[in-house]
Amino acid sequence: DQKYEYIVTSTPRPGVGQITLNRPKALNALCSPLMTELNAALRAFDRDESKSIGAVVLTGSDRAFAAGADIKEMKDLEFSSAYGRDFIKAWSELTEITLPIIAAVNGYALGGGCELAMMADIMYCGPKAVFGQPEIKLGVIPGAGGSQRLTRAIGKSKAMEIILTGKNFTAEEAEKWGLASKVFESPEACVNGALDTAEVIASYGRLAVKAGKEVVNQAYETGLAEGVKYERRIFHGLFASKDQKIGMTAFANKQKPEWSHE
Ligand code: CO8
Repeated sequence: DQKYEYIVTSTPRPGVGQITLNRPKALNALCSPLMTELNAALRAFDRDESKSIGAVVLTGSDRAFAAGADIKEMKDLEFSSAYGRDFIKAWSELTEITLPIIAAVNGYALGGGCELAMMADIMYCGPKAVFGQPEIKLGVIPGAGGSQRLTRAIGKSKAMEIILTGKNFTAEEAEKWGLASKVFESPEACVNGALDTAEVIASYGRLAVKAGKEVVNQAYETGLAEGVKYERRIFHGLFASKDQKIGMTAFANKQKPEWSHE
């Protein structure tokens, strides 16, 4: 796909789409055109009629996942246009994608870069990943969900420390605190690990995977009783899918299921 300037897209494994942020001169700083391309590429994978893609890996370079929003682009922004055009809102499009997204983070994931990684469904990182919300040093605060997602992931005291001091944190800390699920021994191992997991997810029925993502996300939006009821309703609905019959019949017959994605 050569239609993009700031990203590279590929399908490196069966059922797996990969998006690589590719703006090396600015450490993948997330300028508006890059975000427009990222959203377009994610939508293209998500809406593929053939349902050929079942999971997406989002990564950057060894040096930087993304060093944040583009400070040079942002520096002269005024309140009227920031508020008037709801600056940064378009970033949330990523959270409307129904395919699972795995972030493979190597190098800098700062500010908007950290926020982008936190919007993914699963986060893996390499040994030299550097996370942080340094916005306070620029006279602002996180603007793409950082204060909310970081707090939910690692708790109030640590989130306050990071957001109010602007200090970075390491791959080991991200894993220990539950922000990332795994640290790999090298950047390549991190990307490969993400592709492996994406391939496993993509080997299942698309509807069940979509439902699984939806119900986990619901845990962030509702109380426990409501959430459990929500899960049960979605679970009930899956008995109307062909894949439920295919999966359970295959188990009973000791066969491998051939998913219809319907
Ligand atoms: N924006 C624009 N350009 C950047 C950015 C960025 N965020 N980060 C790096 N670059 C550019 C540098 O300006 C430099 O360009 P040039 O070669 O033209 O001078 C090039 O990338 C290479 O960077 P460095 O020379 O600085 O590389 P170093 O290895 O010395 O340092 C660092 C790497 C530590 C990552 C350093 O570049 C840095 O501190 N970057 C900024 C990190 C940062 O503050 N990020 C947060 C930005 S704010 C944000 O993301 C807010 C999110 C949404 C909020 C909305 C608010 C309204």
